[in-house]
Amino acid sequence: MKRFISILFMAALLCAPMTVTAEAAEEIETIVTVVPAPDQTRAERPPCFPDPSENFIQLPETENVALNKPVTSGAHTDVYVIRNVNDGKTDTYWESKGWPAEAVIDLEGSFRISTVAVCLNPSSIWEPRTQEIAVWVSADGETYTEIVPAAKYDFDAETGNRIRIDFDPVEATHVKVVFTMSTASRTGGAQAAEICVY
Ligand SMILES: [Ca+2]
Repeated sequence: MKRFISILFMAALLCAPMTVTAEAAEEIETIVTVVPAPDQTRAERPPCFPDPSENFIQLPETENVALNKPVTSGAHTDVYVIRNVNDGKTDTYWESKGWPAEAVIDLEGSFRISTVAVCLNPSSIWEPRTQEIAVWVSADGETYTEIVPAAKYDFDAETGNRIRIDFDPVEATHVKVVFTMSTASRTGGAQAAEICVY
């Protein structure tokens, strides 16, 4: 019996600290420090971090008359349909299946145009490459005239992964951009995230 009481006493001693600890935990006041997020509208780039887009090839500030207009092409690769080429997003792109590759844009009206820009995703994960491109225009959607012969253009993330092709102003209802070569290693066709017409 004496031994049994001793065991009970020991058990009580062992349990006692746990009870005290639990009660103490309930009494600890929770202190929450609220740190407000910085006002993003006032965020500015420190002078030591220059704007990377300063080196980008600048595009005309006039309206891009190709944006969201009907566009057609030959076969495309995988899911990279021609509709991606003028949806206004550089994170969607068209990839042709083979060569030559033509993107024909119906401007839905006659416009006096003087620049075609071809853009890739500006991210540097897009390897630098050279694409050979020619520009044709039409005033009726049937007869096309080559206004800029095929020439090689360098795409590099350092300059925004974009190029612009300038020419004498011309009236056009349709623009056909013809790709005939690319040095990119991971594609079997032309690639363009956006084709813009100004
Ligand atoms: Ca796009």
